[in-house]
Amino acid sequence: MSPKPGATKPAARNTAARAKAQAPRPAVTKEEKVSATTTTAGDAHAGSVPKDVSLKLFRFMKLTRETEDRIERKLYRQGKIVGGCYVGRGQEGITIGCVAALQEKDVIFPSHRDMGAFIMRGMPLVTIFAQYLGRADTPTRGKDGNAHLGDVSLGLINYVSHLADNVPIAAGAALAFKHRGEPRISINFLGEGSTSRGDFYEGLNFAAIHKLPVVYIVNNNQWAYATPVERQMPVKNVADRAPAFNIPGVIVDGNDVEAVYLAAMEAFERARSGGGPTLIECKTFRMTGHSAHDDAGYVPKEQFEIWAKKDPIIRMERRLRERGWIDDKYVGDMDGEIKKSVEEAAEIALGMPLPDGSETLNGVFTTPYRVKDVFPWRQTEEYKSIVIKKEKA
Ligand SMILES: Cc1ncc(C[n+]2csc(CCOP(=O)(O)OP(=O)(O)O)c2C)c(N)n1
Ligand SMILES: [Mg+2]
Repeated sequence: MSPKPGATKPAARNTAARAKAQAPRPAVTKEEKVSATTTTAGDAHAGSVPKDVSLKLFRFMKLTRETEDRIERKLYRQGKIVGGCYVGRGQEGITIGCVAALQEKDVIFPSHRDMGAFIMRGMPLVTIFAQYLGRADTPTRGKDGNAHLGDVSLGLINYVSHLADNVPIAAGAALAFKHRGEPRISINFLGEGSTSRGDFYEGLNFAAIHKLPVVYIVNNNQWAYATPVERQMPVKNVADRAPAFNIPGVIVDGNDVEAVYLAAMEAFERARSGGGPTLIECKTFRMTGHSAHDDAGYVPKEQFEIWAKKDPIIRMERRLRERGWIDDKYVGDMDGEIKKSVEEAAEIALGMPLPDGSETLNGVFTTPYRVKDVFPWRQTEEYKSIVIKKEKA
């Protein structure tokens, strides 16, 4: 069949599509440039967050950064950590601000950039390091880093690495709380890329229609692996997706930990008092590659430079100094204490034993894995003869 007049030939179409996909994105958006120069002006939250909470937010951001730096920039580079190694550098304020606003019995569904949740909820640093180092005495018995990490006793529900799969599960936890009449909420962290997956819509729709006590917190760090946000979302903001579920969509500066805390307090209170879910979008930036193996060469350098100026820890430190709540000595002592505890924990974890090989399949399947049960057809003579014939050929 001859092509219709004017139709693009497949080869030409492919070339055009490839050229479009590879076209350089603008180095930085206008908003990024504007907010880079305005974020440090004034102290919008003075008086709205109690002093002890602000100091706690600051400390946990620093502890999280130090822990992840040790993992990604030292242990991984020394070859002591294998496999995927994800960190949330530059995004610490999102997790810390939200977890600080929770109550003890609430549950958290973290993503791969939420180290702060584990630390704040009390998972020992030694356990965290041992987990990344694949040691035997860890929640997953030496398997994986943080992509399946959790501890139900701490209200940390294990992450499922399939993006957005936790969205309906977090709704399910909230449904249980509602049925039992418990004043608890569940929160789920995810990235902006994950909001383009089907599970996101099913989960939010279910949560919204049943007015469940669940809050979804999206870190919009502008990249989903190597895909920039404007190439995967037809709307400008993740929060623009909220009207589809008739729930509030809130945009907050994710690099301002106090702003995140205040937004979280409001959404959590609404959820707890029967007002249903909220979708919180935290604008931020991934100050690293997707994972430790990724040098992020595809990210315009200028973006890193602009967002480095908006670092959540530096901003919070400046603000606390301006309020007269901290000084050089306070910061020096805190840095020293954090460094020491991180170093000690890493050393202890490095000395812990690796798992026995027999552990490999434990905890992976609900029942022990036996080829002849799972694949009975592999035991047939016909199958064996085919395989043997192929091997001989
Ligand atoms: C369903 C699914 N597709 C692809 C992947 C591989 N993957 C892991 S993280 C990631 C990018 C996620 O981007 P985003 O949701 O924005 O989160 P971010 O990593 O930026 O925090 C991809 C593609 C996956 N884990 N699950
Ligand atoms: Mg992202």
